[in-house]
Amino acid sequence: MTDTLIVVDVQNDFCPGGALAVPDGDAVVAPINAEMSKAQAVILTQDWHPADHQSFASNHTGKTPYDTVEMPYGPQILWPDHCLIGSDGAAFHKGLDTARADLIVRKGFRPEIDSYSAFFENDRETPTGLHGYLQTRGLTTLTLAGLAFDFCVLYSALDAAKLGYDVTVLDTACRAIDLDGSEAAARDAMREAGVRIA
Ligand code: VGL
Ligand code: ZN
Repeated sequence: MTDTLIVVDVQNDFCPGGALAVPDGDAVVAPINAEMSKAQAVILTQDWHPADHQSFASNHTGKTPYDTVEMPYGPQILWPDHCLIGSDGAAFHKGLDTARADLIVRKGFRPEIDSYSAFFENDRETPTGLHGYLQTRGLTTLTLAGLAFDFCVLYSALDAAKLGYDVTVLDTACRAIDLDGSEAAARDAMREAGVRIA
């Protein structure tokens, strides 16, 4: 039994036609909506970047998307501009049943630091507040679904497992970007961390 469904970044920019489209990304919408009816709590995350965000290749002279740079917190992949605060690309896919959500967690709004995980930013220490919310409500069993399997879903699942939650990733309700084998690597890392892949 899952008590909490965490829906990761089901936003226009990660769907076909979007700025950082995940192949077949919109296919997660129907299974996620179906899963919502089984959950006690539904939480959505929303990637939410200012125009000067340091994860954008456009903010690094001479760099192109998918290059890697060293940030104070470690290596950071550079992305095409995506999920700009307030833009249509940052909006949830229109088919997603957002009315069911108890909470929307926005992340990646600090220009100097990217945020894949729903729990911590990429420095691994700046919290989003989600852990406190779940603790306060007594929610301990999490099911994760959404985009992208090998980035934001992966890091959210690893952090959740590390924080002691019972974590299941709903494979059929996720899609991957798959940069250089990142999908298979994500699967291995999750299994190793004790995350169930269903
Ligand atoms: C994501 C790359 C950059 C994701 C967000 O949602 O997986 N990936 N920003
Ligand atoms: Zn992003």
